[in-house]
Amino acid sequence: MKRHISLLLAVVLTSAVLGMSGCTDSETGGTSSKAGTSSSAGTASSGTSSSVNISSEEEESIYHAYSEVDSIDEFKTTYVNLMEDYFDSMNEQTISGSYDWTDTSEEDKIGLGAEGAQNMFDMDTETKWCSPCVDVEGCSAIIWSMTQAVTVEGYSLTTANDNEMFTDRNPVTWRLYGATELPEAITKAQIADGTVPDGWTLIDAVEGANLPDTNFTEVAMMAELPGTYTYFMFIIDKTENVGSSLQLSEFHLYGEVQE
Ligand SMILES: [Ca+2]
Repeated sequence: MKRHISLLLAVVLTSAVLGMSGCTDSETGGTSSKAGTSSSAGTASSGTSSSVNISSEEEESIYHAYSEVDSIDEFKTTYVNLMEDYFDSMNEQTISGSYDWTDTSEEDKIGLGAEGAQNMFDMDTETKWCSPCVDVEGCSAIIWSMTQAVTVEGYSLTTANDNEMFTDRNPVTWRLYGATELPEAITKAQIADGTVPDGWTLIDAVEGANLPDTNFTEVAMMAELPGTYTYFMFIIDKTENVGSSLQLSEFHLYGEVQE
C-alpha cells in the first residue's frame, strides 16, 4: 500500500517562467567564512507533533513546521555525524533535478554535471548540489546507502557558496525516508503526488522552512520519527522560488551506530 499525503504544492507557472536562474551563473561567490552554526530560530514544533502520524489517514498532512535545534554545537556533541564514516554510495535510482547526476564527463564538470547531488555527501561545503528544478513537481529524490544500519535522530542542511547572492535557492518543503532493504525505484510522478514505493518509512517532513540566505550555514533539525535504516531518500517538494534553482552544499545525518 502506498502512502498518500496531502501535498500542497503551490506551483505558480508565472514564477516558474520569471524566476528561472541556472546554477552555472553562481561561481562568483564563495568568499564568506564558513559559519557552521545555526541561528536558534526554533519556535515551532519540537519533536512530538502528531501531524506526522500518517498511519492510515490519507488526507492527513505528514508535514510539520521547520524548527532548528537550539544549539548545533550541543547537537554535534550528542550525536555522531553518520555521513562522515558510514556513507556508502549514491544509488542509481536518484533523481536529481533535470539532469543525470551520474554524468561526470569532463565537459560537464564545468557545468551542472559537476554540481550533482553527490556533492552533498563529500564533507566539503565548497562543493554543492545545484539543481535546476524547473520541473519542480517530481524534481528530486536523492537516494543513497550507508555501509551499515544507522539510527537517525536528526539531520542537517548546509547552504552553499553563494546563497547571499542568489536568495531563492533554499529548499522550503522536503521529506526524509529510510529503508532497511532498497525499495523499487521511485518515479517523478510519485514524487509529484506525494507517494513513495513500499518499503520507505518516513523519518521527517518539513513544510514552509525559511532557511537563512547566508553562505555555508548549517542548520540542523531533530527527526520527528527517528529510526534505524541502511537506505535513505531525501525528497525536495518545494523550493523558495518555484522554477528557479535549488542548492545545498551538504546534507548530514546525525544519530547513533548499531555496532
Ligand atoms: Ca559538498
